[in-house]
Amino acid sequence: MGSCCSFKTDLRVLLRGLDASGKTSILYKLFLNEIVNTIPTIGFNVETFKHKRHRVTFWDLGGSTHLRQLWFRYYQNTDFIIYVIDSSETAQYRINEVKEEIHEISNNNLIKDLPLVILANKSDIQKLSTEEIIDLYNLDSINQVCKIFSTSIYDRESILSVVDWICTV
Ligand SMILES: Nc1nc2c(ncn2[C@@H]2O[C@H](COP(=O)(O)OP(=O)(O)O)[C@@H](O)[C@H]2O)c(=O)[nH]1
Ligand SMILES: [Mg+2]
Repeated sequence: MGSCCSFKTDLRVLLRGLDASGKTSILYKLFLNEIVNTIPTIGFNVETFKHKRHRVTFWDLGGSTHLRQLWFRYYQNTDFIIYVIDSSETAQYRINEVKEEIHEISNNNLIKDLPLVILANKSDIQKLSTEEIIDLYNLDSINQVCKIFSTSIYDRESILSVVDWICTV
């Protein structure tokens, strides 16, 4: 899979993750270089970011129950899944919920072959090592190509390095 996308200049990326993990904030830190005041995403946000030779379109889908049923429609033609984790919560009550979602992605026939990018976000609050993230979410058991980044909306470079990776895979 190593070079599956490098010939494509138009890339489509789906942002997933529990509510309040930081999806919308990451998107607008990337686009506007601003910390935006977010409200829970009702529909979706979509933005296209130009990076080097690429145009990367990010789909930030809201997570309400009725929208979840429509997610499969957005899977088609997607090149990457980014899963955003609030790493400040990892020692707390949502670890299992996150684990379930990640493993559901890796078992979903429509997206299980796409590269999965895990963002351990809010690293300004709590920074986890790659090994800790793999352990917490049992990522070793996933067959999907999986790349892990620590991100924070207070460090735009951390978000840009994700885009950079996506454009070079
Ligand atoms: N400290 C910190 N707060 C963040 C970070 N990313 C998002 N947040 C905050 O987390 C909350 C939820 O963010 P939002 O983007 O709405 O999450 P979404 O539901 O996944 O779209 C907001 O108050 C953000 O300001 C981060 O990297 N660090
Ligand atoms: Mg949102």
